[in-house]
Amino acid sequence: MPPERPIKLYDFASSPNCQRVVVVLEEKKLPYEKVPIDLKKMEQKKPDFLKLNPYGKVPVIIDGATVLYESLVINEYLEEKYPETPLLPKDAGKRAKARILLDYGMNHLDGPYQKIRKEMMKDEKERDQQLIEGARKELKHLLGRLERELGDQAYLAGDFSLVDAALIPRFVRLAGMGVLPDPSLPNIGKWIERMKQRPSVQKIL
Ligand SMILES: N[C@@H](CCC(=O)N[C@@H](CS)C(=O)NCC(=O)O)C(=O)O
Repeated sequence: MPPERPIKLYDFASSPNCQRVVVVLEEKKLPYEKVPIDLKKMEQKKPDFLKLNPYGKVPVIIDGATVLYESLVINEYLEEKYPETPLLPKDAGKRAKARILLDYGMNHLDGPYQKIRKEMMKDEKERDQQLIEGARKELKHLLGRLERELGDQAYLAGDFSLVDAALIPRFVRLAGMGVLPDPSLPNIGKWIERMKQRPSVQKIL
């Protein structure tokens, strides 16, 4: 059953954490409305917002009486509450494997990803190019695992799933970070192009 009232999504358009929730809301065709939170004006640290999320971060959703934060938790909630368009495999073992991939993509890649991101935020002449190059290499090495997992599958867990939704916001940024495309990662390249064809992903591009 769809929600009685549209789900409220407290959102900052260029936030990858918000974008992965948008992809799931769109895939599940759930009614939702965005409440823009301007991070540049620090609206996320205002007392009213901190009542919704004590961490002072977006995304937050309000679904009826339920207030939630943390993008991955929100997506798991949407999957449990609105299972009509399932975004995890039916089989418990496959579901667990999908979550391992999701954890890998989010947490194991995080170190080098954040290193590059922080450097890229600096003026070009202040960037530590050696550090960036090292992090790029490390990231490409770590991506090899996802390249092999993808193999000739269309999506990371077989069918389109929460894993793809969680990872795509970061992966579209890897192009701007000089990590992708890479000739050693052709399956990831094709996966990104396939993802970009999905209307849900087009919403965040
Ligand atoms: N682990 C959180 C991270 C949320 C997060 O870091 N959001 C960023 C936007 S991408 C934010 O609100 N930053 C503002 C701040 O930290 O003040 C999630 O997955 O939702």
